[in-house]
Amino acid sequence: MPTPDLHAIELAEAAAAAFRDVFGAEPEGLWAAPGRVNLIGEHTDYNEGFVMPFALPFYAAVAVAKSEAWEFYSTYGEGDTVRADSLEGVEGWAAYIAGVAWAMNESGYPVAPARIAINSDVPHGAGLSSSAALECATLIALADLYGHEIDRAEAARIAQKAENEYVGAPTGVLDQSASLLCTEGNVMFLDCRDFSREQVPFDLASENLTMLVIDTQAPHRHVDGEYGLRRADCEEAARRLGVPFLRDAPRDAKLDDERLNRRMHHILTENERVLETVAILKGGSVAGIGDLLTASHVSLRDDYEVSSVELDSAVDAALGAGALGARMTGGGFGGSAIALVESAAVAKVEAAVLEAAAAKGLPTPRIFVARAAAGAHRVA
Ligand code: GAF
Repeated sequence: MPTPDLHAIELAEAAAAAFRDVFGAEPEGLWAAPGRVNLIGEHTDYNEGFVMPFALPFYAAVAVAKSEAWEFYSTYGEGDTVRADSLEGVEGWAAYIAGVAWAMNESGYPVAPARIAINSDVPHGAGLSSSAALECATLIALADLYGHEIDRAEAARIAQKAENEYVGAPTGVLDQSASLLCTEGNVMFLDCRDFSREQVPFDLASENLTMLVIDTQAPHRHVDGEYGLRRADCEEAARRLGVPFLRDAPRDAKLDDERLNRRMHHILTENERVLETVAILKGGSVAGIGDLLTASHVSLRDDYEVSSVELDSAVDAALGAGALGARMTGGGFGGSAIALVESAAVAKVEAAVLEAAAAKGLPTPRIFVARAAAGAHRVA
């Protein structure tokens, strides 16, 4: 078992306290799973391409014990306990938990009811994978409680199944893989086709660099439709080319459709950018990836059309103030951006990002320093 993250322990202890208060009993164990940022490799996961996430030190922690019926409590919900006689039709935040239990049953890892108290500090609606963190914490907890050894790559697929088929969001496997498979101090190079992966050291400090996460705090948008449309565009382009996924398309492939060509161009160039990023990081330079991050943003903005005015403002302001590279991270349409910054320039970049948002009348971004944290683990 990896050493539990200290912050994960604090969160899990608060989950345990909530469990005792609400259920009047002791939990049988505590587990935690992190949110993530994706360094590069966006919208490539459902094209069986390459991604490069690292785990953030924000966790969904769960305190769990076997029980007669399903009972869920969340410190961040309405403060209500959700009781469920069956796993069918559970809605709201509890759907992510019920969905995982359902997906485990469907996947040959049967689970019986449990009481689950959740305490999470993964920001919601910020594109930092708060739902995947909750799914993955629940999954490793139920697997331990009910005696299932599940390979982490398979576990990621099961959590994705919960999100796709139970919650109904047509996402890829990036977020669940990041939460379950990332390791402290590293960024994970993952091939979403076969789950082959490599933990690449991500040593910002030795180059006096800082990675900022800029949560734009943009108001919630109806993104699922647009996300599904991008996915459908990729599937249509692959179908017309006669390849299983866009990952397999030749670099110079062209279709008689301008929009599909732009979508395809993003996927093909983004996969290349991930490979270049891996090579530069393995060559011992973090500063050297800055231009690739920015090129990824431009591609997502212009070819894939998933950025937003808030994300563009943050990225442009960061670059204008001297960031080495910046890009939106995650699905887009709001959420968060990342900026690679010389540590001496952090204050200047932060001020520029805040000023640009204020000047445009956008919500005030929340900015914090990222570090590559531990993946999902049992805390106690
Ligand atoms: C969201 C999805 F959940 C991921 O699967 C991935 O497609 C990402 O957007 C874009 O890279 O986070």
